[in-house]
Amino acid sequence: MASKKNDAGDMPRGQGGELHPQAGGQHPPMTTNQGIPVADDQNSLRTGPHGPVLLEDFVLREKITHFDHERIPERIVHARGSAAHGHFELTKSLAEYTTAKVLTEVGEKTPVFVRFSTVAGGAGSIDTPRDVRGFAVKFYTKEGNWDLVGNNIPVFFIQDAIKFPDLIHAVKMEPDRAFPQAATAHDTFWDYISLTPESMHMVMWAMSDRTLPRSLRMMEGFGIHSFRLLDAEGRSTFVKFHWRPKLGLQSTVWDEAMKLAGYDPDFHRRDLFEALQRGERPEWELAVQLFTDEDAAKFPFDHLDATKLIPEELVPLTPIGRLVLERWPDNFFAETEQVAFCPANIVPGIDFSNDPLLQGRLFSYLDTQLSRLGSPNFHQIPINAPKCPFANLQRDGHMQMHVPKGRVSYEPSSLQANTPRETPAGFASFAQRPDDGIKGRARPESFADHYSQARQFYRSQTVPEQAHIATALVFELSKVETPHVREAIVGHLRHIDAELAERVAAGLGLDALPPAPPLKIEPMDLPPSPPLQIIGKARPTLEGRSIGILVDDGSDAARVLALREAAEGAGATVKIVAPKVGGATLSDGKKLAADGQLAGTPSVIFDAVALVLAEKAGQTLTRESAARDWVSDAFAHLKAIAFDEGARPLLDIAGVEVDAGVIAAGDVKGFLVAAATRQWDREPGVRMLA
Ligand code: HDE
Repeated sequence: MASKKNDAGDMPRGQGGELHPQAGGQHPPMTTNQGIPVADDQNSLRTGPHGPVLLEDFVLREKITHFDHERIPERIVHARGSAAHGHFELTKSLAEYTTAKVLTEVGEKTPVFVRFSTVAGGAGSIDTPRDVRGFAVKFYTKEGNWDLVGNNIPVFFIQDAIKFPDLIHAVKMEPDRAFPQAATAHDTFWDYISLTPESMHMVMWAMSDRTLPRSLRMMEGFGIHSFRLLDAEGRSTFVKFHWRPKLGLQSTVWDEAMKLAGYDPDFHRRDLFEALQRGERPEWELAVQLFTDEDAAKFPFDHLDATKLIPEELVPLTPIGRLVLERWPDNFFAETEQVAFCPANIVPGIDFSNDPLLQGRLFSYLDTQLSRLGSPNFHQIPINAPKCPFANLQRDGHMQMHVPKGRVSYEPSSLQANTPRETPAGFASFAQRPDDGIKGRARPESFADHYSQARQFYRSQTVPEQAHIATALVFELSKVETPHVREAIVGHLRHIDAELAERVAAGLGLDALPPAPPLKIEPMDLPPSPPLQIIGKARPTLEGRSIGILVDDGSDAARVLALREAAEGAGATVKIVAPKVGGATLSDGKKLAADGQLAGTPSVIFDAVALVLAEKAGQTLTRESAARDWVSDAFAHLKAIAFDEGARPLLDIAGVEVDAGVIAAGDVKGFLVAAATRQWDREPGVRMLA
């Protein structure tokens, strides 16, 4: 008997070719991966309604088999990422230094794909841990793909790639217990750090608010290593790459980042997605530091040591172009997950330096893609394929997508026209004379100073930023269970800054300062460099920021409108928050729809908030913990708060003390000025800083 389709209990479904009443548009007929039309995608083939399922059901087997293989190994580091398409436009030619077209053709728009990531957590982990952020840019240039695979911090933890697996094993969740996820605040990380003095400079950065960005759109990016630019004669100039966000730098405070992790684990991903959906075009300036071998010889550090940066005061930044993000990927897996970056992807006119960290990376990324993407043909995946013609004689392998024609797949050959041949315009390495050192596992003496730039970084910070570094160290080390590890870190801090060491020791409740480890080189007092701050690089602006207005029945309609229009006029996004998602009936008798319900739209997701509440609503909300948290969190996270009189009881119960950032809602201008920045002066009154 022919099997009878049984839809019992199923919702009615649109058939292939039909118009769906809600989705709109035509649905194409469903097929298997072999193109065979599928008549029933909801019921397995069985010997009868109660009988066993038949092995011959190729529709079922194909669907389940594909599903079983939907996951690929996640990246061992930088697993959690978000990406966007965009372009890079050169505004200043570097033709004097390089032949690379992407750096010499002013006005040329090169397509790019940019992936931001956290480092330590798994693919499903939170967006706001204390962590370094990856900032990887793939330029699809006319001369092949150039990948600038950087971070949002200009230095790194280690000097030699051979140490990387240890560093990562130490920071990842501990192997016996599988926690903590996406956190440095645990024994193995700090144990490793305490025994790795070269990491001290990067640790200062990691403990600063650089690792708590407010948005991916508001952080810097750095190529970290020195690279080389090569001109037509093969002459070399060293270069360091910097990305500087047009929206300025901004970070969150730690308590805010932790709360964000709970309220919206996808905070950064959503922020970038929504900005692009709104039509905003996040932008960065590309700037370079250019210097010669002779310049480098005069630096008080070795620029081939990735734990060092070159202060802007020593080698100024030259802006050369802009990166504009335009479009969220169409498919997360196909693009963001399958994109394969590799620092070894460079184009003619750019070359590597002898930085031993970079040299190790040149090997690692291709190797990791082979295991992650499973085939040497991963370059054929659309997101990885160059946008310029590419051809060679490599053949076959898993998932070969191309169908090469003809009998010749070798060279030299004489049997066939149109086979790829070498070209004089091809990539040429810098003709560097190897130093006449002795082969061995050596590290240069010039890499031995581990504390001078850590000190310079700390001393370059503003007062609140220094307090955040000290407080972060106390927090992290308080999570470390092993006393000798805590003490060892404080010992290192003594070489960086005595007052910092004392603050942290006091914060940990140590009775005495632990001994400092022996020094190879006495740290230098380098001059403070203000560009190392975040606060100094913040832009007092509402552009790209968001403001939440809390309303309820009876709220002053004119006031809500005035605040909304003014904030939007200043470039902010405004969301109306109300106890009910359906909205509230305002003083004009009209219902205003809410963008978010109070309990699910906490103030942590906003840069500033306004409380426009009638007296009765203000009273009622004092009994709602979500409303009290809304206000007390905004205050503790140093955000501007506009309020009208009805909100007073809520301010009082939330412990808000009126200061320069707590402003009458009628003073719209004053509120906008305050909202464009954080209220740093408030901080010592709201939390005990180390
Ligand atoms: Fe990476 N790194 N890394 N790294 N890295 C990877 O490659 C590695 C380092 C960075 O969005 C892996 O495709 C070694 C420095 C970013 O897909 C892997 C060393 C910097 C991304 C790898 C380093 C980075 C990665 C894991 C020490 C800043 C994410 C998955 C020598 C300049 C790219 C993958 C993306 C990813 C190895 C150190 C940045 C395993 C061996 C320094 C932004 O190949």
